[in-house]
Amino acid sequence: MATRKNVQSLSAAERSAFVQAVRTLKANGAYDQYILQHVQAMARGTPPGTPSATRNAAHRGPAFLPWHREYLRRLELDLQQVSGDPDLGLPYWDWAADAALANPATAPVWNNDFMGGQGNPVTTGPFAFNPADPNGWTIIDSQGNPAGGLIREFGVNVSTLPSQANVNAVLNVTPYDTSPWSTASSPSFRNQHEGWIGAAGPGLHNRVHVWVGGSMLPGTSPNDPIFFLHHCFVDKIWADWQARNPSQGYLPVSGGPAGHNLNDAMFPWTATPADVLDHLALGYEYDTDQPPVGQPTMTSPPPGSELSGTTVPFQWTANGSPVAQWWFYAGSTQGASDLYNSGSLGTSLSEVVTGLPTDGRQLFARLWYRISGSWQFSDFPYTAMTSGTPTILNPPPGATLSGATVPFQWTANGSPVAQWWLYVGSTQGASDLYNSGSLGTSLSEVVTGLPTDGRQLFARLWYRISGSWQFSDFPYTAA
Ligand SMILES: [Cu+2]
Repeated sequence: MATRKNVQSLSAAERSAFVQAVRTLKANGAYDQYILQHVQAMARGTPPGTPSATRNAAHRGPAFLPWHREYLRRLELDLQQVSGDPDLGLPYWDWAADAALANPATAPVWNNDFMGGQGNPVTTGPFAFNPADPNGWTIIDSQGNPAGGLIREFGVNVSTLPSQANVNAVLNVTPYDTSPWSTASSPSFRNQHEGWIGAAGPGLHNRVHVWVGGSMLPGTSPNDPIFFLHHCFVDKIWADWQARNPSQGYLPVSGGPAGHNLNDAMFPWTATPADVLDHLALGYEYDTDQPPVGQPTMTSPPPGSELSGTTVPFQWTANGSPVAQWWFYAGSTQGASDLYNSGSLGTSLSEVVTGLPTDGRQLFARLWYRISGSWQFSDFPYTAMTSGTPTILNPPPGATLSGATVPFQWTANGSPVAQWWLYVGSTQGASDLYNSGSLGTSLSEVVTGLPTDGRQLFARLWYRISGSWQFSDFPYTAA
């Protein structure tokens, strides 16, 4: 995976490796073929037979962005090959950042160890013109003939580079493109990004070509290596727009001008716009790409599990989503809040949920989360704890008692018993022989004054769960 970095984050070694790879491609002739490919695509009206100045294979139409994405990726693969570095990535020139400088002409991208400066011809840096040097950088005309040195005239034709505000504005433009799929399309992310609308004079992509001036103006503009750094940033803005507008696909899917529909081959290749929509799938990433944002989810208890009691701490995660507020329901049916309603939880990522049933029922947690002002939710199924009925452990039910004073012990068997009470009676449910009074949460009681005449008697164990009294009866034989 190649990482495309901001030119300002490159190390000196990375700057040198990139420049060297470009110069190697120039020396072996491949670089000039890229220039001619751009010239030819620009001269090819689409649909065929229409003026190229209205719309061509690579500009003034929807395929502008995918065409240049394919074009840059091909050059990047060639640079990887000649450099021997399969992870070499095209750097991008963030000209919006340079627009804020007092003098963008002296930005680091134009340093002598990278792109060199301006001039007619350029005489500094690795792409300087020197007729005496057989390795000096020369440019070609649209026929492929030598045409002297590179020319750059910063700020002559327009005084400013596009600003960050211009970039921010285009990132919010939808749809991707619209009829008539040309320089007249509006609103259109593609058309505004290409630079035909949304600005006084040339905007965004176009404006950068015009600001650099000289060799960056005609169809042979890839003569200047800054072309690729510029278009790398144009491509990054498209990738950022795609990430920000996941519901906005490429348009037109069909019915638009030939060469610009989603599944049309882009001249001179077989690649279609559909083939290049996912830049990660093409094998490169931008240094600012964010990991995919997941849906908020319950982390504990694990969804589908059996709960451990009536009081259960729940925990969740936003998975990277920008959640502004949480709310928690527990219900006997999906989406209900009959068992628990947390109220607003603010940005807390946990809640101790109380009063849950222990009857083994199916229940549901609904995690509500507010993102960008709108409430969404996810449901998670659980099984309530299955608790047994409280029971007397000692003496074992049915036993003959040992005397007039007998210690009794019992267990809640997992039930959420809040209070106990014990009767002993000569008949089932009676308390004529013993009435403990409230035992609180004690799990034992020493019963005194029992008869020793061998009669049948009954212990009734009362227990209060969720405010209601229940009981179980246990028979014994008196000593
Ligand atoms: Cu172009």
